[in-house]
Amino acid sequence: MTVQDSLSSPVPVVRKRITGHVGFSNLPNQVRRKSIKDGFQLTAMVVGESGLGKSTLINTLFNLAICPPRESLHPAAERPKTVAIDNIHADIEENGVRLRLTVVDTPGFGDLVNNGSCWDPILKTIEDRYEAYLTQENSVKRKKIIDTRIHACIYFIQPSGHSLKQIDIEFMRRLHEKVNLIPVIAKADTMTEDEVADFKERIVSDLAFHGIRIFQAPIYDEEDEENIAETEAIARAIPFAVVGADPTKTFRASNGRLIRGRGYPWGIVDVDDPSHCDFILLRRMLVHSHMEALRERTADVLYETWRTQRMLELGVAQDHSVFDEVSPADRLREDRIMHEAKLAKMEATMKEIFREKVELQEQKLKQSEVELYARHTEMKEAMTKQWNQLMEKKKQLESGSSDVVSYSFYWVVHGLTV
Ligand SMILES: Nc1nc2c(ncn2[C@@H]2O[C@H](COP(=O)(O)OP(=O)(O)O)[C@@H](O)[C@H]2O)c(=O)[nH]1
Ligand SMILES: [Mg+2]
Repeated sequence: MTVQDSLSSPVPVVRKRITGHVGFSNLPNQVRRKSIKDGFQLTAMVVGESGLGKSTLINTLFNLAICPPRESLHPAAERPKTVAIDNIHADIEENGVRLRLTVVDTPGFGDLVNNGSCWDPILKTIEDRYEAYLTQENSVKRKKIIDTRIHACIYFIQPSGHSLKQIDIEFMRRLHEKVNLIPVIAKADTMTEDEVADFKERIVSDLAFHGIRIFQAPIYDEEDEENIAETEAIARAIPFAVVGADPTKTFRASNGRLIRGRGYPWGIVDVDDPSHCDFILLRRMLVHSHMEALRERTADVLYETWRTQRMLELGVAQDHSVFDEVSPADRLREDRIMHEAKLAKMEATMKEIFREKVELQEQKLKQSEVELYARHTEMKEAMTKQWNQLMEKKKQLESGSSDVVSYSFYWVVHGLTV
């Protein structure tokens, strides 16, 4: 029997529950011990206009002053010319588990004089990081690969209460297939509960209309009911309405409990209270329950799609015969990825065409509206002119007829006297 035969012929799988102790049920503990030894790593990016509370939220999330407060820009100061990319590293530990956290801040986003392409430096850093990973994967001598890929991008939406702005849509449209997008409504304490609910609804329908795919926490098979309920609650809360608090400032509640929040003359907004805001749900998704899912989607879907496209761009053709000998499953996987990448590209092209058509139609409508208005004004002016002329004529006629009367009166009088 050849290798080929052994791979293609179906192998019967025997499912048995072992009664005696063999030992492999300890595998999860081995993984746990190794993970604790190696530690974990998370790279999160924050994007949004300055002053929306990005640094404050990161500090609140990890309960540490990781991101320093930025000095506010004087109104008269010159606006930044480009979006900067700042990396902030922190090694944090909780109950013996170490986490290497990298926060990628993007000061200047939305603050430029022309925000036309302010997403370019952000897209570039995401792709440069994929490129760096690919280079390490392809190098002859591979030590431990340093992974700087971005696992999550928290996008801050201004709490305007209207709908998404053009810059929000343009940014998310360009990045949703490159990074796990997590949209949040910034400074949710500035809106009422009803306003937040309405705003969320509008954002969700805007995202659906523009075909923007945000990160959705997956529900795995055999998950218990509690986890499923939590994941569903997280999914319902997106986009999270968040409130950030200075981690060095706490308030004491009437029952003596220390509260992290924001103090107002009428009370305190408690960031850790789910009835005040969605901060807890965001933290659950990002850190507590779905950090691994974020990393997995980055590596297996987003990076893999980018990698396939990049390899094709570089002219690397797929040699299926190699995979025939190795594993048909791998070949299928490879084909699927290529097919998905092709579909994604086609979908993006179709969406772009659709968008352009809608824009063109809108422009045409606007143009005909302007023309209609101009015609209306012109007609109105012509009619006013005509009206004035008629009035003038009427006046002349009226005064003319009185002249005729007085003239004949003159001759009657003078004729008689002469
Ligand atoms: N009302 C309100 N203010 C906030 C919130 N988060 C941050 N701030 C304030 O907004 C200002 C800008 O915050 P910062 O985190 O530096 O914003 P960044 O420029 O986006 O990083 C600071 O004065 C914060 O105290 C929030 O959730 N609600
Ligand atoms: Mg900041």
